[in-house]
This record gives sequence, structure tokens and C-alpha cells, in this order.
Amino acid sequence: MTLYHNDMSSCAQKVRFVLAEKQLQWHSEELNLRRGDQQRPDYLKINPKGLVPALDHDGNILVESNIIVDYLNESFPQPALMPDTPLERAAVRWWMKKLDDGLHLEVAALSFGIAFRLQLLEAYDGDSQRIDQHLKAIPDAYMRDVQTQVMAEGIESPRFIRAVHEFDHLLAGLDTELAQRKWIGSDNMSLADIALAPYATRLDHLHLQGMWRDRPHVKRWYEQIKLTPGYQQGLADWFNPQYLALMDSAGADAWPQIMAILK
Ligand SMILES: N[C@@H](CCC(=O)N[C@@H](CS)C(=O)NCC(=O)O)C(=O)O
Repeated sequence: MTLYHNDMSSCAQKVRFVLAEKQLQWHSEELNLRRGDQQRPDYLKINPKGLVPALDHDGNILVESNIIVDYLNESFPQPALMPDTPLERAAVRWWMKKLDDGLHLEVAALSFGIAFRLQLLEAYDGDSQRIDQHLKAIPDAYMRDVQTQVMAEGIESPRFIRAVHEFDHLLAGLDTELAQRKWIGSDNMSLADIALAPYATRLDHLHLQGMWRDRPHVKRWYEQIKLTPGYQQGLADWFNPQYLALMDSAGADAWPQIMAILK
């Protein structure tokens, strides 16, 4: 099994978490997203959208992280990462669907607005023409729009402001959910927890923990998922110190503006 991924990509983190929980062996093909590896013709043959992750299992290519983790869970049933009852499984899928319905793009807006745009500026020596070329070459129209919109204005961009509100809304819903259950949608850890953990992690890395300061159930859930072996091996072991330093300092600078947006 080969995983095409990136150390800090939230969708790749989700897949590595599942691979670790299932104790599966896999081969790593890591892409540098700021250098544009995902736009290379050989990778576009694997995922024409130019996005990671992609999984090659016995020559079968799978893309879309929610589909990949579902496939892994069905192919390798132990430990089970979906609940036993149809109603709980529906709840798990409902939470996971939020990411594909737009929340993933909101995290892209937050991450690019605060930090990743600085990496792109550095990767292309601030050359706006080359940055423009990079952005225009993003095959996925939704991802292209988000990055283009926040690239210019950063945290002042309306697209960024919307993302802050969308995440605030998600955290409010999660806090209510987790006041009733130990995990999201069921009493055991499932794909919903694994799918959402990278997003809490991203907010944490972007110095935005204040967004759940008054949300004790989210805080408790985040602390508990960090203790799992899957989180350790799938996320923490891959954390890139350079990303962490940039996200933390740029996030600290952005925090007063985010508080103002939330008021
Ligand atoms: N819906 C896709 C989203 C994948 C995605 O957006 N991946 C990001 C990294 S988290 C990416 O590859 N970005 C490439 C880029 O920034 O050009 C999934 O769940 O797999």
C-alpha cells in the first residue's frame, strides 16, 4: 500500500491516523505542496484534482480522504472504527460530511490566510507572477478560489472572515454533541473523531485554542484523542517543526483580529 501525502495536510493526517489504528504497513510518497509537487503531470495521473492524499492499494487508486478511511475500515475491520448501530453510523457520516460540504475549504482559508501564504511568498521569493502561476495551476476550482482569495488580503479577506465564523459554528455544535457523548456520534472513537481531529489540531497549531476556551467538552475531547496511538503515529510523529513555528507565531499575530471577528 502506498500513500501519497504530506506531513501537515489535514486530510493526509486523517488517513495516517486510520492506518496507525489498524497497524497497517504502508509505503510513504511525500509531496511538497508549497513547491507544487501535487501539480506535476505524474501526480495528476494519480489524482487529477492535484490534491493529497491518494492511496494506491494493490494498483487500485483511491482519492478523497473520507472515502479512503471508509475503504480502509471496510477492508481491515479490526479495530472497528464505525459504531454498531445504523443510527450511530448515520451520525458519524453526518459529521464527516460537513468536511466535504465545505469545512475543509474553510480550514484552507484559515491556514492560508494566516500562515501558508507566507510559505508561498517565500517559496517563490515574493515573485507575484510565479505565485499567480502556482495558484492558476491548482486544478481543483474550489481550492483554487480559496487560496487565490486569501493570498491577496490574508486575514483581511472576506473569505477568511467567513472561515472564522464557520469554525466557530462547528465548535459550538461539537461542544453540544460532546456534552452528551464521550466521542462524536457514539460512545467509542470512530471515523468521525479521526476525521475531525486534524481540524482541531490545525486550530491549535494556528494559536487559535481560544476558540474553544469556553467549550469544555471540545477541550476534553481534544485532550483525549491526542492520547491515542493513532494520533501519535498518524499526526504527532509527522509534525513539521518549521510549519509549527510559523503557524504559531503568525497565529499569535492574527489572534486579536480573530477575536474582533468573533465579537
Ligand atoms: N476533499 C479532499 C481534499 C484534499 C485537499 O484539499 N488536500 C490538500 C491538503 S489538506 C491539498 O492537497 N492541497 C494542495 C494545494 O494546496 O495545492 C480530501 O478529503 O481528500
